Amino acid sequence: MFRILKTTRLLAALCVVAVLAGCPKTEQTPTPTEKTPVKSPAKTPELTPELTPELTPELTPELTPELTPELTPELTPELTPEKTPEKTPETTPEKTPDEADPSKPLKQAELLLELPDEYSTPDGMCLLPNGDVILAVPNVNSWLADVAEDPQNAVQDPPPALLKITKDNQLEKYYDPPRHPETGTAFPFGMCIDPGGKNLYITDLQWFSNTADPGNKSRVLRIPLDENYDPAGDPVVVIEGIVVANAVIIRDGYLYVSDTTMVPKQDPADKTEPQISGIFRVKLEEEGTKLTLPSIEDPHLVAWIKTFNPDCTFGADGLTFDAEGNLYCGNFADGTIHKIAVADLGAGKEAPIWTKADHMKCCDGIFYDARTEKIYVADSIANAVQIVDPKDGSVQTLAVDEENDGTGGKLDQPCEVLVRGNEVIVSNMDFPLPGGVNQTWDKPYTISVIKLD
Ligand SMILES: [Ca+2]
Ligand SMILES: [Ca+2]
Ligand SMILES: [Ca+2]
Repeated sequence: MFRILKTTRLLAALCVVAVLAGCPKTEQTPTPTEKTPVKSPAKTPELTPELTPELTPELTPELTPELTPELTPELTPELTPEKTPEKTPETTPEKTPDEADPSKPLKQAELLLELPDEYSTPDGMCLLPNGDVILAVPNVNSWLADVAEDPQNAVQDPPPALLKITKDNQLEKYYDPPRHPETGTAFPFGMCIDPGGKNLYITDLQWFSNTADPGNKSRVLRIPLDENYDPAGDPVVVIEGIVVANAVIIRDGYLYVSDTTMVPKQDPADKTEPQISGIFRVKLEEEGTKLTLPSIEDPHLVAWIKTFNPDCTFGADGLTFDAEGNLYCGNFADGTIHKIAVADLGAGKEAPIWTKADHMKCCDGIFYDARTEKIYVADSIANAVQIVDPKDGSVQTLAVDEENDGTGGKLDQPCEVLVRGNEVIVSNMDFPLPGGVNQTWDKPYTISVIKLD
């Protein structure tokens, strides 16, 4: 989750993490319940003309060249010494799907839509009951570029926003996320809606407001919705006191949120010490919850995980539940998935690795789809979307692209995925990271789609 355009910036970003890890725990400042009036969503029809989803040509199925056996009609009674008998090439038996290479992609990503220039960094998504998708645009690429130039006077220009992608793929402005009263900034990332469709929940990832000394200012907000799922009331703070509030999900009356760097490392220079991160939950009616420090001892802790990647210290990220109610958590920098069984929810124990694969490098957003009974994973580092089978933990690559700028809907560092009907919709954060395929933050800024069978 670092923006790095040059090697020097990469090193600088690593230092940022080091500083983060060692930063003193700041006191939590009481944050009063937000009363920021909600601006009426400005519909911007001019945002829509760029919707020309180009159909990428169908991938021609690989032609397995048929072996044409040499026809030797004449029986040569003697083999002349200079003519060594041609070795008949051995036919390799066709691979059954089970034996096929699981890192070989099943599909190619296509363009769903290009975002206007002022929406440079898309992240979280939420599927509404009517088929619309809400997209969070924290614009951290442009923000960090401004901070690098002039830390004292950086402003969020262009500002963060929530957009709506309608079911027929038109883009509309949806909401201006409220600013944190202390920092004056807003960084919307993960989002979810409650089962009744009455409220939208968004994370405010305040780590970005001051990466050198982020404190515990991140939080989750509830935005009341009207019958058309449009914002219709003042935002309310649900939970605060988080370092990196990333993904949110609701199940059985609880809101769950991941804290991607929950426990800052004792010694940032020690690359052998794992990063500890975790997941918290609050009852939906427990609004205004403030985590106590150290947050690993807070009773709202659901589970915690370790991340060993020495170059990137981001851990607990995407969250999803399977049909039985087991919770899965993506471990960002290690590319592992951790499972918390229903019986262990809220126990506050370590969640061990449930599955991993050599070709899965990162688990950012994850999404369980009930129709296909699979978990879809945004693999930010490999520039891929992976499919994980909850039954056996096997990992199959759905789509992957080499370094590119996103033109035509090629993957450009996926950070979130969701399934709408038979389409996997992919948000491309385009936010270069150590070891990642994606090297450059570049136009176009895109949302991709992968069509399932
Ligand atoms: Ca995420
Ligand atoms: Ca790129
Ligand atoms: Ca791009």
